[in-house]
Amino acid sequence: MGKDNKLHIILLGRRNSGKSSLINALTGQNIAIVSDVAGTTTDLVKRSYEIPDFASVIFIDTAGIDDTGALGEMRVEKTRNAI
Ligand SMILES: Nc1nc2c(ncn2[C@@H]2O[C@H](COP(=O)(O)OP(=O)(O)O)[C@@H](O)[C@H]2O)c(=O)[nH]1
Ligand SMILES: [Mg+2]
Repeated sequence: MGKDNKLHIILLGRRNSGKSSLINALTGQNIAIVSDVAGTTTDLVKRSYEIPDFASVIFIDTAGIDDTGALGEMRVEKTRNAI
């Protein structure tokens, strides 16, 4: 199966809801920056991940869907495009 046919798992939620922490915990890698500052994740973070005994999937970490301001709206737009 080609890369684009892989299952994509996209993490959606408000800022500071723990999306980046979850992707780091699931993959056991420090892929996405985690902090208590809302709006830490800006660009999409995409990572291939092999779920043991299941399949190779692609995780996509996103900025909060509640991000505000001019830059925030651009981030939300990027998230919508990813969906
Ligand atoms: N108490 C608690 N804090 C968490 C949990 N998951 C994440 N956090 C904290 O919540 C804050 C935001 O986490 P982050 O993963 O950056 O959220 P994101 O903005 O949705 O990516 C960080 O300070 C994390 O350490 C959790 O399950 N429990
Ligand atoms: Mg984040």
